[in-house]
Amino acid sequence: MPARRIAHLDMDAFYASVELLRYPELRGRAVVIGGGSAHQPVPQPDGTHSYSLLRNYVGRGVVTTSTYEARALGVFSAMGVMKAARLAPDAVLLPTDFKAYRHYSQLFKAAVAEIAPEMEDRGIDEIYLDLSSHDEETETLARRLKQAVRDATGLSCSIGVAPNKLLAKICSDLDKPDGVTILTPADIETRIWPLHVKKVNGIGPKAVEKLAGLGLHTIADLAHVDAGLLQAHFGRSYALWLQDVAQGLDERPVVTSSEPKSLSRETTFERDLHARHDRDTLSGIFTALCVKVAEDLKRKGYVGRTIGIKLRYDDFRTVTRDVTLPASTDDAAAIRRAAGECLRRVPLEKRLRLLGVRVTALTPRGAAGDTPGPSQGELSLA
Ligand code: TTP
Ligand code: MG
Ligand code: MG
Repeated sequence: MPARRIAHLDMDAFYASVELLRYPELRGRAVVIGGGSAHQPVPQPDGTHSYSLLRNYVGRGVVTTSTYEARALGVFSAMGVMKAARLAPDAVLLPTDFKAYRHYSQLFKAAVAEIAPEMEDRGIDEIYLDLSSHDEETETLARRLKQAVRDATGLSCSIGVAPNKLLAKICSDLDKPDGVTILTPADIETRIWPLHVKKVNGIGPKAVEKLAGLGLHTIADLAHVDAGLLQAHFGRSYALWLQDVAQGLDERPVVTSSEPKSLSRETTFERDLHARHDRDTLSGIFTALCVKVAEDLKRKGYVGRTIGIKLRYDDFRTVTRDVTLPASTDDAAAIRRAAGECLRRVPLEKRLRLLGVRVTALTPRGAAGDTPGPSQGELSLA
């Protein structure tokens, strides 16, 4: 597989930086975002504003973010505002204004998409980009992206470029704010291994604690630990993933927002049906749903690997089951077989009011990794 060039772009102190566009006189000060409307700055006759200070705060609010000046005093996202007030009593407190943040989010993403349309939206202030098809040298391209964001919004961001999403995400954080970090596989041992495991997206506080209990703190520790020990404590799939992480391996594609994540069809019955008494009716509906999903996949040009079902009982309780196939498919018979397998794993004593079939883990048909399934198949009932 040819090496990919994946970027992760993350805005710097995003909510706070948007507020500073509005109140430029606060630049250079410790500012915390997290107040309610009572903390709205009050305009003064001389054109300046009177601001709420953290020292006067009483309440249960939480810091959404803070300027880098406030971070230097120990004030970070998710901290209680009253605790922040003890650390930084003179910091300015501003109310959150999601509408403004959403507006700037759209602006920066649109500016980036003009240059690099293969973009995956990862939330209000970050995106992944697949830059593999660009000819431009990486550093030049990254700087051009940063300039486009600045021109469109007046805001700075940090970019990491690496062979995959895992490493790109780590890298965008290594030189914040206003940074560009480019990483090649040869840099993994020197630049990634020394980092704490918590820097990895997907190793949450619980896993961090458990790893610490095993004496594992850095990514290098993960790289050197016995695979059996990880499996014993974390289960097979997470352990295997941790080992991939330590080697800097990650093959997840950049999923552009125009691509669907799943396709599904479901139907609510006119009267509640019973799995045994209404077996033929149910089978017919079930098969028809699979045929429709397969048609949707073919029409949109996707194949999917994970086939799931959704059942709702007459008491409105909903259950889902899914199964992942060895290869992606858009074949109605294969989907019907897999969905039938799922159906056998749910209790069927109660009457049903809804049945649904969903295909997830979609990839564009013909993309690397999908093996074309049979185009025609027999629709036999499970
Ligand atoms: P982040 O990108 O995590 O943080 P940031 O942009 O403020 O700072 P950095 O320069 O380190 O990237 O989050 C983006 C926005 O999401 C942030 O500005 C506020 C909001 N947010 C919360 O509301 N609560 C949280 O706990 C976090 C982490 C972020
Ligand atoms: Mg950010
Ligand atoms: Mg972010």
